[in-house]
Amino acid sequence: MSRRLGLAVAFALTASQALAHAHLKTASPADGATVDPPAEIILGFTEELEVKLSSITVKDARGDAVSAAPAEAVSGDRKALKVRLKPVPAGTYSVEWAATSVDTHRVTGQYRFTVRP
Ligand SMILES: [Cu+2]
Repeated sequence: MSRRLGLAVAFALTASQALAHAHLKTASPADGATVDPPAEIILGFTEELEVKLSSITVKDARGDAVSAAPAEAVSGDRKALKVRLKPVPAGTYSVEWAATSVDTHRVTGQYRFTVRP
């Protein structure tokens, strides 16, 4: 490999690693969904997570948290995080998440879903 090509490859690898943050890939309930009262929220990300440095906060329309426990790992899937909920009435809920991937980069986001009566 020429020296110039080697440098280009090294740069490309560095750039792709810098982009390897944990972005939200799947969500249950999904963004904007209307669902029966869910027992838990499960979020899937594009990268493996540091669970202890990641979180999910679920709030009702008044801003009160409805999570029953801190977010925890999903067994067998290092790219997923879940949180159990208290029994929730009909209404709109917000999910705020913070995901720290194993490269220690932190990404945050939020979305809403609706629980039908
Ligand atoms: Cu990253």
